[in-house]
Amino acid sequence: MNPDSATLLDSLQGAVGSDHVLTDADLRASYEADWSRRWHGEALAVVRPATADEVAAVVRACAAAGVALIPQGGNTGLVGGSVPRSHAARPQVVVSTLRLRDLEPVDLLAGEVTVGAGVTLAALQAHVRPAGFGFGVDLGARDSATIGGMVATNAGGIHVLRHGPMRMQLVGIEAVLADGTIARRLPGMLKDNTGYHLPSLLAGSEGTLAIITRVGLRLVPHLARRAVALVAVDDTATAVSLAGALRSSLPSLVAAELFFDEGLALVLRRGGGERPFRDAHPAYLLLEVESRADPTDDLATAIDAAGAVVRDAVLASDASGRDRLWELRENHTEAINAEGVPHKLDVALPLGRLAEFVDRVRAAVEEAAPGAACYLYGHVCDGNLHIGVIGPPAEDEGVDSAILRLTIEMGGTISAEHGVGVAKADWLEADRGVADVAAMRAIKRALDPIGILNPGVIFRD
Ligand code: FAD
Ligand code: S2G
Ligand code: ZN
Repeated sequence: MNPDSATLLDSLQGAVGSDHVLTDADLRASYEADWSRRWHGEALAVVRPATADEVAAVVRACAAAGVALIPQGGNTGLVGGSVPRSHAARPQVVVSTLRLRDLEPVDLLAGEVTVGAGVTLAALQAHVRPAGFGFGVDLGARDSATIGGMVATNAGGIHVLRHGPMRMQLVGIEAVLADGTIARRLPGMLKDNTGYHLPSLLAGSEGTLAIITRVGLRLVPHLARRAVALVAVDDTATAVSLAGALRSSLPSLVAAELFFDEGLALVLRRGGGERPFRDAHPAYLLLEVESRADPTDDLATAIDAAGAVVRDAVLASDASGRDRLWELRENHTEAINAEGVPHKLDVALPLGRLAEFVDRVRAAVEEAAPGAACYLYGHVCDGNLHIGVIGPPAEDEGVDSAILRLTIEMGGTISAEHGVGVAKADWLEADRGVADVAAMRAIKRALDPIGILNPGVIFRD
């Protein structure tokens, strides 16, 4: 190890204690490959600070050594932003936030709470539930995804149609900047017009502007009664119009998810379970309602009122029945991952073009990668589709390019909720345009002048 690295490691051990500076390859391994196994790289070390001051000391040591910092929470990100780069221009240190796990008492008056960046979504949900609160963002990776990572990616999830994405849940933030200073506005207030809103700026910044250490969050009332329906329909257009009508007619609607029969067949093949209907149908809409009183009848009435566009439907209000229906949707990710290393896209289209996009993207995938398996699923009211393609080798970007090119051509976004990461940095300008990217780069240069915060993420190095 060169003397500079040895000096840096001494400083890091001084900052967080030697138990929390991992240099052994086996100990580093789980921090160096992402959840999809498509992105991986080597770190000089993994450090695990327990406080904002320790994070600040780590940042100062790395800044002095010109070493890159890779912030990492639950490592469930899907665009390569949470793991070391494979061909990095400079040594990299992974900063794991998992020890930043404070859970402050719930502010019952304001319906808010402040938590450490390393708190998982599931731990937050459990923490606020006894006080009668829920949290507006929910997603399948809830047991591992951290609040800091969810802010950094402006995570969306299954309840955006009712509560919006992570950015809309923020009231305050504490974060360590690239020079090791700590910016803090906590617990924060919902109305706070005192200059630039740091929480909003850091939401979606993917570790490139600061390392988030603590977050002030707004909560939502916990509505204990739920019901879930799976509705079989002819096609995407029907699903989009039905979900749109229900969002207006059913105030208790909190989730509307779209998937197709090839995805359902894969989930059943990979995970077992019964087909929900006697027949196979082209497309499925999963709907969830929640309320203080049992909302099952409201949901049933709304589906009946939809008439003949509903080919078949099944409802569940008991927990196990609801979970079984949700598994048909939420198991898509794992089932596709079990088929091989997937090409994962996460796009959103204007709702009026979603049906056309579904038809055209299937053709585009077949043309770019003949015979590849293509699975579409997502959050229909947000126009957000996840596309999993199995077939082309991980390094063959042809199918990714075909999908992103079509998305931009049809007025969509190349990243709806997972972020740009390293996966789509080459596409940023094609999507956002020269002026937007120049403005974003100016912010990046201002906050990270020597470029040590997650280099290669969002912007190609
Ligand atoms: P990581 O993966 O550790 O990091 C993600 C990014 O944030 C990286 O760029 C990292 O550098 C940065 N980062 C992490 N922590 C910090 C911090 N404290 N400060 C600054 N930067 C930080 N995403 C959705 O939006 N909606 C979904 O429905 C959804 N479902 C998923 C289902 C599954 C099964 C899986 C595996 C993933 C899913 N995701 C979804 C993606 C992922 O869970 C989210 O992107 C989540 O926000 C990542 O959180 P994390 O703590 O794992 O972050
Ligand atoms: C979802 C999860 C990751 C993926 O299931 O909503 O955000 O692309 C996705 O499978
Ligand atoms: Zn999603």
